[in-house]
Amino acid sequence: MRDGARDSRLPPGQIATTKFPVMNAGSVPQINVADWDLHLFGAVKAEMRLRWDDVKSLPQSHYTSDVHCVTTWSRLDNDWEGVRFSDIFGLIEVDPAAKFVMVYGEQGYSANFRVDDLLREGVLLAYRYNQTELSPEHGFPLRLVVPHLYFWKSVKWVRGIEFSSEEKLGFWERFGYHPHGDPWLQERYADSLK
Ligand SMILES: Nc1nc2c(c(=O)[nH]1)N[C@H]1C(S)=C(S)[C@@H](COP(=O)(O)O)O[C@H]1N2
Ligand SMILES: [Mo]
Repeated sequence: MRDGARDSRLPPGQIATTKFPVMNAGSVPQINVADWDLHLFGAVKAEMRLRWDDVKSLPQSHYTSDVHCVTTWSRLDNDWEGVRFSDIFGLIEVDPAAKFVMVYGEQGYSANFRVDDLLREGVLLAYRYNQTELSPEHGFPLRLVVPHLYFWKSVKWVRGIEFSSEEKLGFWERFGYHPHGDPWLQERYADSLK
């Protein structure tokens, strides 16, 4: 599968690069999958912790998409493999009033979403990139990939997914990044909110 057809592959204000810059607020965590889990919690009937083997036993999906970083670089045609967010969502019973999600990475990083945005096609919890295991600096063992939002939303080293009926702000969103972050609408910073 690949991203939908548009006249231009590049959203306004973006410049294509073939590099894959490493961007993170802290250091690169060294993770042993034997000590790792993914916590699903919040407005759910029963919270869950998925171990690494549980994640690997879910259907493996593949999606090619473009990365658009708010700092203006874009990288086209990235091959991601992993588990669809919608497949994870199907494992738990989420309160229908819970329209918002916070995805947490290691070391306190987070990004906020509307549930609908994460249920779109192409949203993966990825463990492979361009036919190889995800590297530590790009988010090993598991990173979120949300192709239709700026890349700060694609949380690396994911450890938690929290459902809630109220919108909360993630790490960069609290510092003034746009709560939604659509690159086609240039939703870069909250001061562009009308
Ligand atoms: N856990 C975590 N995830 C993160 C970040 C971070 O600091 N910590 N930075 C975000 C930002 S701002 C960007 S641009 C992308 C960069 O991903 P990359 O290093 O794979 O290019 O990761 C996002 N995910
Ligand atoms: Mo970023």
